[in-house]
Amino acid sequence: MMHFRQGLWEEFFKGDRLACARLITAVENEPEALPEVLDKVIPAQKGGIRVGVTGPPGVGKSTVTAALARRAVQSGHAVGILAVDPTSPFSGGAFLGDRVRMQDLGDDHRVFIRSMASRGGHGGLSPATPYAADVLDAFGLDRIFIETVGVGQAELDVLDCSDLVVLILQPGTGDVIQALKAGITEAADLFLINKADLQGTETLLDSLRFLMDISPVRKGRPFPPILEASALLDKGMDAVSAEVERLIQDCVGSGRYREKRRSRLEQEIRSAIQRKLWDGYSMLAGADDAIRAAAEEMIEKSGSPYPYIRRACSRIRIQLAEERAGCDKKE
Ligand SMILES: Nc1nc2c(ncn2[C@@H]2O[C@H](COP(=O)(O)OP(=O)(O)O)[C@@H](O)[C@H]2O)c(=O)[nH]1
Ligand SMILES: [Mg+2]
Repeated sequence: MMHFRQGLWEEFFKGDRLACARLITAVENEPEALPEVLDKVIPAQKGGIRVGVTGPPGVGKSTVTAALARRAVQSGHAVGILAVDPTSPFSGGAFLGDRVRMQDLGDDHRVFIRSMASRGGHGGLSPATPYAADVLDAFGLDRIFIETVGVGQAELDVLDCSDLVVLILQPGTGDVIQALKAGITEAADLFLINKADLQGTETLLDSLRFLMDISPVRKGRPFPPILEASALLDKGMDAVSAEVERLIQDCVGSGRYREKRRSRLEQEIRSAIQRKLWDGYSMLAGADDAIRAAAEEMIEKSGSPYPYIRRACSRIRIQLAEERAGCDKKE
């Protein structure tokens, strides 16, 4: 059974933006559509590069993303922006000055911009973000920027989802320590000190260089480059954009892109199997009651959960065997 109306996929593959938006809505809100979407989009992917843009709130992620996107378009790339930041001006909710400039970008038919709801108090990324990036890749966008909120543990998700990570910091805050604690500095491929027009840029540069001196080489990779810019004034952004392109070439050329893509696919297969097994189990008659009863028994009799889990697994095995037999009969 197809989830979507007839013609939607043709429109999508012809480059219809409404069709693309419809599919992203589906991966966000309609879990039952996911198998069909992934079935169509994964084989159609064209090697779009996912660039994560992360950093504390207000550091200039949206402004930097817009500046990078504009340059990518000028160099002939087809650009997607996934903004997971609820305050992102891409969605229209910001200062007028920003909004005008972002809309500039939004009107450009070579840029596809989409805000993603970040759910479940998880911060960082919406669970649908990787799928939305899959859709944009299949849509033919070859530079996909993913802007995420804040710097916290959740930000590490951006890693799984991106081929490259740009970490943005600004002078005059203690954010570098926060970022360090969260482990995001380990993950960054490029440090960008934004708002270099403000005081304290030298101090921040010094602390980053100090960090560089004391940090062992990270997993065989050298410490990332540190650049400074003022995205608001559009100063230094040519160099940042050039460096991002250089990192992209390096990522593709070194085989790291392929590796990232494979590990994303592995992860997807793993979670699809988990979803399928869980769906299968939870649909069994009385599954919810049995789980509740097992939990009650653990409390009442200080029981271990494992006898119950073993029984549940054998019910799944029996169910799978029955499904299998059903398939064999049909064939
Ligand atoms: N002084 C200065 N302000 C900037 C710069 N880049 C962004 N801003 C301002 O910082 C605020 C937050 O920017 P935004 O891009 O929304 O940050 P985000 O929350 O990280 O996405 C806005 O008012 C921007 O105009 C910069 O280079 N210098
Ligand atoms: Mg933002």
